[in-house]
Amino acid sequence: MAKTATNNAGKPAAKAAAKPTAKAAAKPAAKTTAKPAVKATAKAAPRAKAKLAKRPGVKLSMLKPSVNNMTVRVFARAAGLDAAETDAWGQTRSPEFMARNPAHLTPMIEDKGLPRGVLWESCAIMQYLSNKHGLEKFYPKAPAKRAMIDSAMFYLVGTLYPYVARATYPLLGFPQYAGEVGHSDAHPDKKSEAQKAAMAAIAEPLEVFHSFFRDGKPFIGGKNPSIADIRLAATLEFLAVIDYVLPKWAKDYVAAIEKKLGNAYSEPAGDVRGYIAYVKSQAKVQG
Ligand SMILES: N[C@@H](CCC(=O)N[C@@H](CS)C(=O)NCC(=O)O)C(=O)O
Repeated sequence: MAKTATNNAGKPAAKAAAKPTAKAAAKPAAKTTAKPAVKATAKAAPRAKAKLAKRPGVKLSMLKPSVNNMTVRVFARAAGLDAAETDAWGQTRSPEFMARNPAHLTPMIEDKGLPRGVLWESCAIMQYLSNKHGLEKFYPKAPAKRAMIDSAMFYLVGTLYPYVARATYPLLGFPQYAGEVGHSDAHPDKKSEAQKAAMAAIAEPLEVFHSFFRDGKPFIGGKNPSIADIRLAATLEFLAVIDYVLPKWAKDYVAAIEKKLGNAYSEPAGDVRGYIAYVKSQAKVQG
């Protein structure tokens, strides 16, 4: 079991994190079906409805408190993909899971069309499903526009997310990466220093998303949220656990994405928010 720096002293992180939120616990743990964000209104064109209904289901293994997973859960709902979700909590390192996915990572989809039958990495999953179902609204085909979405996502996964993880995982009770101060036997002061340094480093890449990638547009994708926007908004959700004060543009941006995507966003975000509320309530109890 990997060592972790958590405020749940002595508890393995996986166990601490495994505590379901009150909200999550009220829901069935396994196999829920994602509903399309698009509401079937009386006005909806029959053709559009038929198109949505025809989109085949996707099998998704996921963990509810994770923003990496929230990303794909939001996307599947917003895109009207019929996602059969399986809660993989506590299963990712089982021999059965590892035989399919040696990286033991979620989100993971299963699809017969894939050379190895499975695919992990949230951004790769969204790219694949967008390509497969022609979801240009979320992932434009034009090379230059697509390149900007790709750049924003790689920048997020390669630069912003590691800072977010270092800053939030200790409080979330998630395992940190081997070789990092937070993972080591270093003095708690050193761990706290590393956590604070990561927190301070978030502001720069965050501003890059605003000034460079959005560049005056409502979303990185333009008028509509793209897969890069879904990835960014979900990532920002974790910052609530450290009471990170988001700049006004970022608060407005997340609110605008939630407004645009409705329940497709709010439902998976509710699982992450519920988990954060649970973690914070535990921290208060422990003083
Ligand atoms: N870069 C990956 C990160 C995936 C990831 O870290 N998944 C974690 C949950 S947040 C996981 O499944 N961990 C389970 C394990 O390592 O056993 C993505 O965006 O999908």
